[in-house]
Amino acid sequence: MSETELLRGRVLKTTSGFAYVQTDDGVLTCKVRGRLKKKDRRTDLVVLGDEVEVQPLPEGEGLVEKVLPRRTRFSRVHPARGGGHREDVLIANLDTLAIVFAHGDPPFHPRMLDRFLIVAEHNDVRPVIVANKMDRAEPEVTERFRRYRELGYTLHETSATDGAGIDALREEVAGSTVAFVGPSGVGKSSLLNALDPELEQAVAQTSTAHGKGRHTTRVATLFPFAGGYLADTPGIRELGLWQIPDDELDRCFPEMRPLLGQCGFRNCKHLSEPRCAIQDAVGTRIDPERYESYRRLVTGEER
Ligand SMILES: Nc1nc2c(ncn2[C@@H]2O[C@H](COP(=O)(O)OP(=O)(O)OP(=O)(O)O)[C@@H](O)[C@H]2O)c(=O)[nH]1
Ligand SMILES: [Mg+2]
Ligand SMILES: [Zn+2]
Repeated sequence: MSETELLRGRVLKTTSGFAYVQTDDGVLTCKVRGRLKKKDRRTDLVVLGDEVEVQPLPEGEGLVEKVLPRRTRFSRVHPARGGGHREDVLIANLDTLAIVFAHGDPPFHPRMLDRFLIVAEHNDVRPVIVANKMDRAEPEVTERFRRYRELGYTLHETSATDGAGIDALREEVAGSTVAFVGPSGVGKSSLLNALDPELEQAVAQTSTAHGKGRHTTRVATLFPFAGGYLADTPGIRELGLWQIPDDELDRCFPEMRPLLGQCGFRNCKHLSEPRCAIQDAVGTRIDPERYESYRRLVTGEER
């Protein structure tokens, strides 16, 4: 078959051995061409969000012939068995990471939000913070969410239940590829349903179901939406640090960036070194809580 007869598509879901690819001819269930499989063992071959070229086969099937270069990758890196590293790409070609936390049930966890923000910064994916369950807002919690606006982050205050903030969120996500991440029970699937009831995402039956450690959403899946794609993902409990090197962490905190290079030592880790511009700014330009997130990450207390 010649190149021109291949269909361009987007990978909506992967299961062992198969990729479900959205094309102009509908969703095709695809296997991956054998010769593609041997190419590169350090990264996943075909992942959620990949742009691919597919040879269509009868009965809604197809063969992935080519994976186009990934514009961005939301990935973590593991030490590989035989030395070196292996990349675990969770979603390719992601534009925005919508980081969802709730006003309560489960409680807002700023330290974990900071970790998500760092991972987004490090992966060059634009983070957007979603403070859900606004219908249960408490002033102190709302205030803690709003501090992130002062850092320059986009914050959406929403309620999947009463519809507050949903129109603004819809405008935010339209036309791009957005993954909803955050702990189990914060309302990621509920938000997707509020954005588009046709998505029909399974939602926890009772609001405390997540307390038993169950995840309602089990596999990450991409859905076409408003000229772009939305991904629902299972709640992530342990984020770890995804092997972000120590000396790249300060750059992932936007409030630290203007001060970098002003410390007495060039390789300052901003922990207990003298003449440190970062430590000097804690309490003024840098929120002590954010510095504490940074400190825990660098010292490895939270990995
Ligand atoms: N009060 C209130 N409850 C909400 C809101 N959004 C979701 N919920 C409830 O919170 C519970 C969890 O919602 P889900 O949408 O399943 O949460 P999730 O983040 O997708 O959870 P996982 O799939 O386990 O990661 C459900 O009982 C929802 O009805 C909201 O804005 N306000
Ligand atoms: Mg869910
Ligand atoms: Zn310093």
